[in-house]
Amino acid sequence: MRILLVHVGGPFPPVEPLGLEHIAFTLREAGWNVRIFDIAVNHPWKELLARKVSIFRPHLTGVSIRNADDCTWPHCQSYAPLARQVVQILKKTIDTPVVLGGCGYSIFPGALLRYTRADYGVVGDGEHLMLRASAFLAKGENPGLPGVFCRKGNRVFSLSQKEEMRGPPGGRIFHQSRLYYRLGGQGNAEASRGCPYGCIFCVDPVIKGTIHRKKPPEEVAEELESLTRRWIAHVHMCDSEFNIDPEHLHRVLDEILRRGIGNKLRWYAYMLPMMLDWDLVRLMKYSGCEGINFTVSSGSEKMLNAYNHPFSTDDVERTARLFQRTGIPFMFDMIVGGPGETVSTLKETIKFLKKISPTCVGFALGLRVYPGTPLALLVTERLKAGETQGLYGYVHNNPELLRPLFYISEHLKEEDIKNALAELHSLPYPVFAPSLKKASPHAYTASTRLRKALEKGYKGAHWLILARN
Ligand code: B12
Ligand code: SF4
Repeated sequence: MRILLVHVGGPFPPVEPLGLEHIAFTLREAGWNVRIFDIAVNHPWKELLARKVSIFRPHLTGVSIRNADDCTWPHCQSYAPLARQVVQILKKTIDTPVVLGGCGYSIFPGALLRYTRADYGVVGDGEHLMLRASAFLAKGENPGLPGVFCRKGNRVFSLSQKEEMRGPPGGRIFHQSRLYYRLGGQGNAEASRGCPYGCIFCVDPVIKGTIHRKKPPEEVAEELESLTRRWIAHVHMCDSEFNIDPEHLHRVLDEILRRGIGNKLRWYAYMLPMMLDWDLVRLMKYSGCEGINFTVSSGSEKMLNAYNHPFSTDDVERTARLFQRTGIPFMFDMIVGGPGETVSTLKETIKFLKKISPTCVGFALGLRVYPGTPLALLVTERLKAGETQGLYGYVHNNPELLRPLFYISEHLKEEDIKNALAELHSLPYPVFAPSLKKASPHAYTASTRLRKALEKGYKGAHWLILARN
């Protein structure tokens, strides 16, 4: 069976389609003939995709929707129209089944199937479901499996919403890894999947499951070594949070050191500002850690509780001091405007940031409301009661939330936000915050500065490249 896998990218810079590389590995192991096409690195992609399809004549195409949108208010760029164009080209060129999958797809399984007019969709981990679905489709049968959505006209069916995600990340191929390294300045890998926490706005537990599934440390280090053999020296670890299980993290880092690849590798990750001690942070440093992006959200204890974060401001401060001692750069990911945010909680945050002095901070304005999260429940209740205060974007006629809907605390006036942003920009280190103008770039990564730095050959985490340039 010939299977084409298409990646619908997101904003600049392009990232290596890690999800598709895992799926390609599984399908090739089963003997299928697999090709990958990424619309982010093929120009003009429409013509090249149509040509690829005409020559390869796939029996089945998998389309990976990594980003449903850029998750940024007020820019709010949706990638659903791009995914729909991809499906249209596939259907026009060769009318064989199209299966959707990916992080972005898994958030909106029914809505995106209907919108793109694809035939099937896989929620969550795609490796085994795509393999099983392709075996059904090869026999001309419907893949009626838990976790697989099927579309008939405007109706979407599934045996159950999703299959319990239990497996750790497995093998992958390395599809044009050098090209992504050149364009985006980093490679990628995963050591685990899933997150057991339930922060009110976060969609990771919905799309990756709540069971933390760990890849054996030897396999993680082997994958990283494979990247270094390809001369890829800067790698973003793609776990929801890399330190959900500090014991596992310890074993992964030990293995990196045992193989002697710590000096060939610079790695970055998202982490929780908790459960880290001096030994572990030192080990991170020796194993090549060059920067951590901490989920912090706020410097107010009240807001950390409102977000249901599993850490306190004391944890954040303790963690920051450890990093300052070792000299590992670190960024804080913050939010302006969660439920209950007031001018006074914003002041607390600014005071906290002045005291801690991270390498840099990034701010999101408000929260994208994702189905399946506690925030979506809160918002739905409010909408039922006819309350729309604090809601921005597509507030009405948007039951599946596919069109971007944002929440910004109803206690904040536009003037309060402007004042807070002005004060944030006066902090004595780089601050990445959105512009209130809709036409401005969606995020700091879209900046011309980053583009130029990458063209000059800078490598590593995008926030760190920007902080240093
Ligand atoms: C690490 C990360 C980053 C890193 C990536 C570094 C790198 N070099 O790879 C950085 C910081 C650069 C980044 C940037 C962005 N990110 Co990001 N990122 C992540 C994170 C944590 C991991 C992504 C990943 O690689 N996962 C591992 C791979 C293996 O999983 P996967 O891609 O989901 O693939 C699996 C399944 O989805 C499925 N699957 C995938 N494709 C297909 C196809 C088919 C046919 C099938 C059947 C199945 C299938 O099977 C795969 C294997 O199991 C996710 C959240 C998460 N926990 O996944 C957010 C996440 C994907 N990012 C998100 C966003 C919004 C962005 C940005 C748009 C932010 C911005 N405004 O700039 C950019 C987009 C970048 C781009 N060009 O695409 C959102 C997307 C939400 C949405 N609205 O769609 C997420 C979900 C975070 C969140 N909770 O909001 N990101
Ligand atoms: S913010 Fe982090 S800790 Fe909280 S649910 Fe999301 S991934 Fe898990």
